[in-house]
Amino acid sequence: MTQRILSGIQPTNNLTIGNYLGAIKNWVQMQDEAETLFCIVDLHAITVPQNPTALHQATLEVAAAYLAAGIDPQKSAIFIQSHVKAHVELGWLLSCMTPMGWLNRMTQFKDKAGKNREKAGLGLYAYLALMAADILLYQTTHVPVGDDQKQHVELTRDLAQSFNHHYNKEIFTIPEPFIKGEAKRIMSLRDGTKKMSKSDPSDFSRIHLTDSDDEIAQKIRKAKTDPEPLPDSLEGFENRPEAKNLLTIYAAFQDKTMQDVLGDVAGKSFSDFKPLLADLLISKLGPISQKMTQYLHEKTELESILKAGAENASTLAEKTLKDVKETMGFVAAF
Ligand code: AQP
Repeated sequence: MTQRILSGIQPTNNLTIGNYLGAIKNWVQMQDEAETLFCIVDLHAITVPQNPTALHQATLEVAAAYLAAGIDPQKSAIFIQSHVKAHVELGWLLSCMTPMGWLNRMTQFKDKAGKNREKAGLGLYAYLALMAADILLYQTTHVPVGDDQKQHVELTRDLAQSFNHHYNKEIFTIPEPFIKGEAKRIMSLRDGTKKMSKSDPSDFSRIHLTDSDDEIAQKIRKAKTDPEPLPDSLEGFENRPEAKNLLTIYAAFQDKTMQDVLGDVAGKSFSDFKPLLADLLISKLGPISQKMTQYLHEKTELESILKAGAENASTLAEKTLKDVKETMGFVAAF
């Protein structure tokens, strides 16, 4: 069976190099190995409060970033989640079948709701039913995930299996989680134990794909490090999360292993290494940022790609939704 891959990013802010190295860069390769669908998950973004203007802008920026980074609309469907209405509809159907006990075990709700759990929206609690719908609508066979999201794909599998079993029909393909290549988790530039995140309150914790050369250089200059020089082996990074993170970024942008790049930079102090890293980032992000600006400036092309992507995705999604509703006993519209 051909592999079909679906993934998406929330338009919660401008994308970071964490989103790029951990997701988009890998997606670009996957396009040649499988059928691929990549969406901008705006319906997930609103599980926490969003400013409408910022949400609108970020949605288009994420789409522009996909294209600028090499997602090819000839190979992949690129679309905005809310443009394919079947997501919301299947999300509701699945939420009616999702035991609350399963949702209670999910760590992300606890993390995002924080201490204010009573005030968190129902969508934040139930978003996993929507995520399951995203995946199952397309009969997705493989979902690229980071370690933190394995739990979510497990729940999607459980839901799909329980649906198929309950109705005694193979309606949903059971998706597999997979981590492609060396799992790259990029950490905050301010705290090497925390994930780099586009909604972290500190702008200095991350590098955006659209940061100017000066901003990149400044953020790298200010990135937290330690007084030791770079070690000559990976063992030397023990208890040095910030040092390790900067080297991870340096290696990932060159498609090399950490061990390989250590051959070039071992023994260097951070005052020598940081300019090298900044130059590398500027050279790699510059072209992406420029292309993003072009797509956002002249929106006709972007809009027509997103329209075609949504049409292709809808065709697949509507077929699954129809099967699901028939199976559940809904009367089709007259
Ligand atoms: N620091 C990271 N390192 C590696 N991969 C990362 N991803 C995000 N941050 C890193 C990957 O990017 C995709 C984006 O997922 P998302 O936007 O749906 O949510 P997220 O994982 O919560 O991303 P952020 O940037 O941290 O967003 P906010 O701040 O809004 O929560 C996923 O594939 C993720 O693995």
